[in-house]
Amino acid sequence: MAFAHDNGPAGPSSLQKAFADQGFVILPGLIDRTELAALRDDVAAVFSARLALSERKAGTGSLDETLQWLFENDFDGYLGAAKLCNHLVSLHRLGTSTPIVDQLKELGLAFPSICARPLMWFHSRRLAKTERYHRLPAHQEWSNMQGSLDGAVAWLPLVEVTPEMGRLQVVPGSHRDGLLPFARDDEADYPLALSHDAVRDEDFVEVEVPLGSVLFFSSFLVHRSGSNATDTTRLTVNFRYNNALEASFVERSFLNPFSYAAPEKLIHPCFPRPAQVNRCLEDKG
Ligand SMILES: O=C(O)CCC(=O)C(=O)O
Repeated sequence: MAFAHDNGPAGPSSLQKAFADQGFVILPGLIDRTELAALRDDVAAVFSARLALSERKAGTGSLDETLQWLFENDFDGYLGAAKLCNHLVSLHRLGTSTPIVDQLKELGLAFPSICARPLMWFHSRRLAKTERYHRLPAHQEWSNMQGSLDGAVAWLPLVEVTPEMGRLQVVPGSHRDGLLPFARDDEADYPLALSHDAVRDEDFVEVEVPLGSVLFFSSFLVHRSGSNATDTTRLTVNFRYNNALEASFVERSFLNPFSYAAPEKLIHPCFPRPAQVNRCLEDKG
């Protein structure tokens, strides 16, 4: 079932009410598609730069082909490029853009702050060594945010996600149950126990988020990936925010569970030699 919030002519208060009742809202056409196209171009440029190192030169195929080739033939390069995409200036710019920040405020995050770096997902069976890179199990974002009680996620696709590509699935109203029991607590994403006492499989609904629209959801909303049955990568991004004015967050000293530390030693000892630094500088001259 497709489930989209009809924003219609409604004012902010009905949007806030829908967000409070359902735990999510979809804002149609919030982001200019040209901005999304520029972000996709940046993603392609990162993977192409790595591809250019190999015998197979850049620019020979689509982004999907490039991803697939690197995944199969240069996994370290694939992984490094995928991680770099979380650090793209264009991605961070989108996550701090006025339409998104203003919308967060409208949804009740009086003083939005960034919880963690953005996450870009490349969901595809063909790019997955483990299940989570194909689809994420039922979880609540709270487990990896643990910030303000009104923390929220802005989720948006970078490509048109058709039903066959597995739309995101949510359990409307589940945010009101607070933190739910985990199936296993020693695993990334803290998968939730699915049962009649907790979250039921039949309670999930698909959300339709067209390109340019943004889904905002409570950090307690139960959600999971749909299954991508196509060969097209389901490229999506997820931005996480806390409200710096939420009372329990202030009391918990603005707790942030992510650790961020400078490296203790050089990853490649003796790199770089002076000649390598100079060559790089001369190449720019
Ligand atoms: O995009 C998806 O399918 C899942 C994203 C998600 O649940 C997450 O990043 O927490």
